Amino acid sequence: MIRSLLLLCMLLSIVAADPLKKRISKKYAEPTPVGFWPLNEDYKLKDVSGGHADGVATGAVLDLTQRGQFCSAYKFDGNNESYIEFPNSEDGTLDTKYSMTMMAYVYPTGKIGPIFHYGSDTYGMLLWHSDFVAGVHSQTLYMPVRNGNSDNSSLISSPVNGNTWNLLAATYDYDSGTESLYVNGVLVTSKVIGSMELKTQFEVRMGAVTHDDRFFEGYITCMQLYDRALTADQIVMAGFDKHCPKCGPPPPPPSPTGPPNVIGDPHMKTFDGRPYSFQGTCWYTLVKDCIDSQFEITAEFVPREDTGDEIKTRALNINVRVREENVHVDRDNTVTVSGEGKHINVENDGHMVTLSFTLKDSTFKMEWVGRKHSFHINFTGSRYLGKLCGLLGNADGDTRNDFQKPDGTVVHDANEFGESWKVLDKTCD
Ligand SMILES: [Ca+2]
Repeated sequence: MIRSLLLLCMLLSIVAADPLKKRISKKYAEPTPVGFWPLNEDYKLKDVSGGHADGVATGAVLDLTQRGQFCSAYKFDGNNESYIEFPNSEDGTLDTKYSMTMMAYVYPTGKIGPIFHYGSDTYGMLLWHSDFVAGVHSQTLYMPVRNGNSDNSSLISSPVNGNTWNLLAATYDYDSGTESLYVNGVLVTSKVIGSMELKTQFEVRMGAVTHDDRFFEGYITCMQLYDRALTADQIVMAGFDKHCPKCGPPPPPPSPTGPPNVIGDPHMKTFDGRPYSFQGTCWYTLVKDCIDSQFEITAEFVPREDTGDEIKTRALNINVRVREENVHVDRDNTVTVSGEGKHINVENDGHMVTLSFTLKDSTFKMEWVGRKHSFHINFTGSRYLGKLCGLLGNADGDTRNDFQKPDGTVVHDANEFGESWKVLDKTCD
């Protein structure tokens, strides 16, 4: 007991002192958007930033066809009757005036046009066909001066690919006077134009504006506006925001004889195949249904006794809960069932315990070899693809978003991710 507590304290102090963790949590705790329109099936035109600038669509419609990583987006027809308006006049929440970031996932299919456009004589962010290379898209940023009569400066990036998703971002930093363009989180061009106030006091249009005959044709989702210039890392992280869930291609069907999710130190592997090492102590959520918590699989990790000063842990107990029913298995493969006993099927051949259960169209199976402290979890069916959470990730086919914390933020650091899935109401020996 004392030894466990000592090791736990050591582990916590190591985590707290980790400079990477500190850097990441500081960087990603902020900033918050001043306007955020997911433009998807879940939120439609709602401004989820709390700024109350809900969009109003004319001609632009919600499209539920899956394209690449997104299952829904708004479709723009490339004419003057297909656009979305975002109100800015009443309380001016979209009037950043100084620094700003505009970003969105954009899937161009044809004509170019405005993505986020303030007023009638100024440009925020445009997609543009290059005049020089037919068919190549680029991203254009015009930086209009608040008190000026003409555009102060424009930036053009190339290329933005057609018929696929591009995460486009344009930033302006008042302090340094720098404007920048990013494609998929990579800085593609920037220019110092000096510090100036921006002409952001007008209403915003997406897709089409009144004074111009260039109209956007394609799909847009996850539009975000900030009153500061985000960094490349912040843009990538904002692109993983929980309000913009990716549905992605379904992962390959899991193989019951595939590699364990955990073995040894423990070296973990998510459903999508991302390997990592995590030295937790106590109970953690391995996988759960993140929609309505119908089931949850948890494991207790304890320090190994044979590793000296180096902290290594291994799984000691597993618990499977389906609705009100719990099945607990320990290192001796002793199975304890509590609750109704009708959801979870138990097979025990002495060497391996297999627990399985079926919910909706999906069957989950967990194989546990207590003596080896190893387990393997897989499932069949599509209902839960992208809707799981915990140490094994969300199973959406994309390894990049697997380190998602309970609050929906995606982090890089395995320790920060792992610790976020600690089961708070369970105590350990
Ligand atoms: Ca994933």
